[in-house]
Amino acid sequence: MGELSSISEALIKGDANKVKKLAEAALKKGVKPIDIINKGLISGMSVVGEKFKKNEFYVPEVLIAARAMHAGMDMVKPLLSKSEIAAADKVVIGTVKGDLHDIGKNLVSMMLEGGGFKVIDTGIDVSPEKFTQAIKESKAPILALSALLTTTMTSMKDTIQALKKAGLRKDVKVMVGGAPLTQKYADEIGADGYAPDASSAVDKAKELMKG
Ligand code: B1M
Repeated sequence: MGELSSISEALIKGDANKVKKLAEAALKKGVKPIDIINKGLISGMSVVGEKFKKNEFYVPEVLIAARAMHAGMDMVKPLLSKSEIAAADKVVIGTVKGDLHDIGKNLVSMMLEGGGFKVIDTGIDVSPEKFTQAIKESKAPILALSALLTTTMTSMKDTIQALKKAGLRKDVKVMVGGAPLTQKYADEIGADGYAPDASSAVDKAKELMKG
């Protein structure tokens, strides 16, 4: 459908105003809000993710595209039915205790939203207890932890311990990422997944939801 691919194209170019106008026009034409999200916004964002992976796009382009995605989402979200909203898988995300870096974490959040997840962002310097509380309250099936310092990576292990202690470990898949992280470290601390960048984080979250 022409209007949906135009929305994707405007999003990839980061043209928030155009995305908004096109989404509005599509709604007027009777296109379903969920189709605008899935076939316009999310499909555009997945192209952005691919370009980022291939180094054809850098952080600024992704942030601008994400802003355009939000502009479209803001327009369409209020029109979704309750059942459509509930269908989105939730992810709790945050930067671990002692760590104030949030640029990468925010990028991962935006890409996850672009991938159709409902993201609950707990912010920076998040303690194991706060993560545990957020999982308890939201019942999110995925917890995404970000760390940029070698000194704060260890808080990921503490968070997994805290989930175990609270009896929640079996209910939630834990994924980790951030510049000093490796698959080896993720395995060592008993995380369920590791992703090296924001776009792979979406693939990993989808993979974790499958099994
Ligand atoms: Co800081 N800092 N910093 N810093 N900082 C680094 C990380 C550092 C490598 C710089 C260096 O020394 N070369 C170094 C860490 C060394 C180490 O431990 N290995 C460092 C240090 C030492 C510090 C301080 C201790 C400095 C000081 O005060 N002496 C201090 C610590 C503060 C604290 O956290 N308690 C500090 C402070 C800061 C600022 C506040 C000034 C600022 C942060 C601002 C902010 O985030 N709002 C800052 C910045 C900007 C950096 C650098 C320059 C850039 C980080 C960044 O945003 N990169 C960084 C050096 C560098 O990397 N060149 C550095 C861009 C971002 C898009 O990438 O965050 O890696 P990144 O995210 C990627 C992936 O890692 C991945 O996806 C993202 C997109 O592809 N990813 C995930 C991230 N989280 C993920 C989660 C996932 C999956 C993928 O799943 C859950």
